[in-house]
Amino acid sequence: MKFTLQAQDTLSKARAGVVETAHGPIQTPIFMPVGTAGTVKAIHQHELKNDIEAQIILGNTYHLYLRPGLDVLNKAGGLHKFNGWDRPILTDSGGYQVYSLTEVRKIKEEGVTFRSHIDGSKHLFTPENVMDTQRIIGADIIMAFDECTPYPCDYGYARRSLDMTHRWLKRCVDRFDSTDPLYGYDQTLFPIVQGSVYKDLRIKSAETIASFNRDGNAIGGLSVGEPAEEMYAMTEVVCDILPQEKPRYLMGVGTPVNILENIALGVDMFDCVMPTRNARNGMLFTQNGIINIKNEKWKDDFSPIEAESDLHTDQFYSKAYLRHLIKSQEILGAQIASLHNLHFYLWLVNQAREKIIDGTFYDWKNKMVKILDQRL
Ligand code: PRF
Repeated sequence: MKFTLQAQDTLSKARAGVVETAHGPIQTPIFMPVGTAGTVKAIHQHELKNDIEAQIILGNTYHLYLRPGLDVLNKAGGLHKFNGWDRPILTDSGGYQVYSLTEVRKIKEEGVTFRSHIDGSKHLFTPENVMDTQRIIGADIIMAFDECTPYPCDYGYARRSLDMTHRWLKRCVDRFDSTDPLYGYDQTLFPIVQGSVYKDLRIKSAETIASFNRDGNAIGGLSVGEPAEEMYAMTEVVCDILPQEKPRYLMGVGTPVNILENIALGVDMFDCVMPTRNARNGMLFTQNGIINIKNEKWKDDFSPIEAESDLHTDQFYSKAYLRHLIKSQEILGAQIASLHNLHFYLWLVNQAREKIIDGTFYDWKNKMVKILDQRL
């Protein structure tokens, strides 16, 4: 995997670049739609590719391992073959999903034991078997196995957890480097910075992660309930240490404003369930702010979903019709709203990229953050 920096903003730390993978290029800054179970919920592959031009999607080790399972994925020849997506895929390692989805779990030095949220069966994830699983899924970018600390988290726990995450990283790297890809194309491993909201732990973690000298680096443990200002403070500290010439991926972030602020701090890659999950509840992100389409005020508003948008679906359907679909819990409502929100997120990062390249990012970003949080 190769990363080339193409432009750097002079008034902020924002960058534009391109990541080259075995399944094609990713132009950064980028947003990666979340495809937890091998599908970006309610979205067809041809819509992802042709209507909103997604460049990379995310999959989850935890979900794919439980269902359909490694045997099926291996027989399919990996996730790209299984779901028909021929552009890059990144998989999260499962640690985070185990913490957020399972009630019964035990974190030990060896790894994490948990019960499946599907059938209650018992499983063990270790740094080693999570590398093997992501090899089988066939992701282009594989994430290290980490512990994402909750918020709030006392200093002692955060420090002990961080030390374990670093020991796990060494085990991930050893396993990854001693195994080969299964399907004839290169895969790469990104380590993850942790350290909760403690500056000294974040510094130590960023230095440790940088010393592994991988193709890219990730920042985890943020957007877990802390105030946005604390998140930005941690991102800033970490981005100042992580190498310039490698892509930086901020995991699970966030709102459109969070994304713009973190781009300004030097982050290149993002993912979040927000555009798709909130779409299914009727929350639409637009260039002018946030719409709750269930609101009575849209009942007989027959204007396009978003007049400024170049997405066919946004012009074809009206707000009143989408409101009706979402209120009636019609499947098409989830499809239209999800496509709309993902298109908006991809438009936003693409605009950021263009503004970084033409040197107008900083003022544009400051203007946009005032608008995007408004409720329409
Ligand atoms: N670690 C991993 N995945 C994640 C996170 C993390 O800390 C987060 C935190 N926002 C989202 N997804 N492995």
